Amino acid sequence: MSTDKHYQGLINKYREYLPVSDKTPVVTLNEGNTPLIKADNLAKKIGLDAEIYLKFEGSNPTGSFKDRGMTMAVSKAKEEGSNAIICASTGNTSAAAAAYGAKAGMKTFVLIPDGYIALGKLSQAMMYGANIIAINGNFDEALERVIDISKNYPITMVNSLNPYRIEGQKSGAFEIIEALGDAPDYHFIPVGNAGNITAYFKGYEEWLAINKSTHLPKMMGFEAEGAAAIVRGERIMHPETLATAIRIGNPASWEKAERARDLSGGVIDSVTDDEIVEAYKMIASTEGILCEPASAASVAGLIKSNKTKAVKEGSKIVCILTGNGLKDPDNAIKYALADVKKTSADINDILRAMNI
Ligand code: AN7
Repeated sequence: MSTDKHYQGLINKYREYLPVSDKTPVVTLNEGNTPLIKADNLAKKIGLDAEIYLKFEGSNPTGSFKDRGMTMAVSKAKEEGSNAIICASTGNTSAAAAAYGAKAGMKTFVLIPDGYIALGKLSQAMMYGANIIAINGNFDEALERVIDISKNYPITMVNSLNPYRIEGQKSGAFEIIEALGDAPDYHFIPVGNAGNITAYFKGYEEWLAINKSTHLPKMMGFEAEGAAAIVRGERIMHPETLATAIRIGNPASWEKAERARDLSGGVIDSVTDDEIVEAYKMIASTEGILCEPASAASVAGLIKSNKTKAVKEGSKIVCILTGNGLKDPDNAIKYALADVKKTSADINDILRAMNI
C-alpha cells in the first residue's frame, strides 16, 4: 500500500470491504469521496420540512458514478490477466470504461446506441481512445451483443452484470453513512439498468450487518416513464425518454432492484420527462448544481413523493445525482430557455442590457 496521505480512490479507502488483495493492481483515477451537499433551498422550494442531501456523483473523474464500479472491474480484469474490456452503454459507462481502460493500458470496446448518447459522453470515449461501435439499435440490444461477445472472446465485460462493478459502486453507501453518522431515512435514485440501486442497497446492508448504521433507508428508485419496465412489469421494446442515460427497457438487475425495494419498504416508480426537466432546472437554479437529466429523476421522484405525502417531515433524505450536467450541453441549452442579450462592447449598451 502507498504511504501517500492524500485520498487515492475508493479501493484504497475501503479495501477491507472489497474483494481485493495486496496482489490486485489498483487502477484508479482517485474516484469516490464525492460531496454530500445539504439542499435547504430545494427543500424550501418544494415545501418539505426535512433534511435533503444531494450526493453529487458528477464530481467523479469522468463525471459520473460509473467510476466507482469501473475502478473495481478494471483492476480485477487486470489481476485476472485480461487485456481487453467491452461494454454496452447509454454513454457514462462507455466514458468510464474508456478512461480506466486507458489508465490500465487495456484495449476498450464500447457499443452505443447510434444517435442516443449525449455529446460530452461521446467526446470522452473518443478522447480516451476507445474503439467505438455505434449500433443501429438500443441499449438493451447492445448489451445482449456484448454478453455474447464476452462469452466467445477473451474480452472482459464491464457492464454492471460484472459483479465487481456492484462491489465498487456500493462504496457510495459507505460514504453517505460516514457523512451522516448513520443511514438516511430515504434514498432516492434514478433507475436505468438497476445496477446502482442494487449496489447502494448492498452497501447499506453490509454496513448495517456490522453495526456501522442502525437501519436501512427506504430505497426509492425512479425510472423514466417511457422506459419504466419494472414499474409496468414487462420489458419495453422501444424505450423513450429525453434522459438518454436511462433509456433502458430491460434492466439487467431487475430482480435485485425489486429485492432492494421490498426489503427496505421503498418503491420503484416512474417520473415523466416533464417532471425530470422540472427537477433538472430546479436543482441548478436553487442549489447551483448542474446534473444531467437522468440524474434529476431522483429529485423528480422526491417531488412526486412529497406531493402524495409519501415522505415523512423531519426525515433525512439523500438524492443521488448520478452524472454531471456538462456531459449534455444540448439539453442544458434547450431547457434553460435563457435570454442571452447581445450588445456592442460599449458600456452604455451593456448597462442598458443589464437593466439596472
Ligand atoms: C447518469 O452508461 O446504463 O440503474 O450505460 O448514466 O445503474 O443503470 C447509465 C446509467 C443513472 C442508471 N444516471 O443507473 C450506461 C448506463 C446516469 C446514468 C443511470 C445511468 P443504473
